[in-house]
Amino acid sequence: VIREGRIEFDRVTFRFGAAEVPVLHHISFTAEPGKTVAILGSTGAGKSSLVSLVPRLYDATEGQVRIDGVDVRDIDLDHLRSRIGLVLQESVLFTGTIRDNIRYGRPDASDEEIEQAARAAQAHEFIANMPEGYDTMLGQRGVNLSGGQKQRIAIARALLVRPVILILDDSTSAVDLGTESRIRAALAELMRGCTTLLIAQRITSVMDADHILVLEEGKIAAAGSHAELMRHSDIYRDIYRS
Ligand code: DCP
Repeated sequence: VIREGRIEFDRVTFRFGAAEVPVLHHISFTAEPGKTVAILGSTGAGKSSLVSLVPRLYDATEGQVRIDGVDVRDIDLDHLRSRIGLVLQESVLFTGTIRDNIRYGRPDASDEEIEQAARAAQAHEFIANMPEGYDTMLGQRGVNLSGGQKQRIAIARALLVRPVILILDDSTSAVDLGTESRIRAALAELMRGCTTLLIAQRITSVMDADHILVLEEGKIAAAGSHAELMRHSDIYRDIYRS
């Protein structure tokens, strides 16, 4: 079972189906419990593919992904996914009420707990302003939320579960500045105590990470803390200056 949330990638190679060129090539790194590893790279570099191997949305073609020393393929899938919080750009909401969407990982959560999580995620206000509040339907026949609103629902969902591992896409969608800073505060609260894999396109969002991986065409082009990379990595300095 997952306790501490140490994540290890051990020479992981990943291909989509029978594709010749791997999306990820010989990736090795460790995320220590409670620490944040940021994955920086341009579009198509393989960031989403890399993090998707942790909750087993896909499986590595070669090599091993381990959590607390155990190959993820040997961990019960429900247990694995119940310990991982996902807050991604395209947050996965389903057809159902807002309430159901927030309590997805914790079906037993009370209305009070749901509202508390929504408040912490800066989502309560817009939910309360909808005609049916928490009972508003999302999805095909229901209301469409903006990207920023979906993200906050996903944050509320993750806050309710209190996962050991957090997978976070830092790129905040178009929201006003005040909302953005409140979302950042909610994310910081969510990250406390979690091992976090942070997908990032901008250097400003990775500078505080414990460890940074610069991904280029599926390979780790540079790795280290911000200070280390500034000292030793031309690639990182180039990204920093651009
Ligand atoms: N890819 C694929 N089939 C999929 C998803 C991706 O063949 N179902 C390919 C397209 C890219 C490569 O995998 O060449 C890496 O894609 P990622 O989404 O992992 O890359 P990023 O997350 O880095 O890109 P972005 O920042 O645009 O999300």
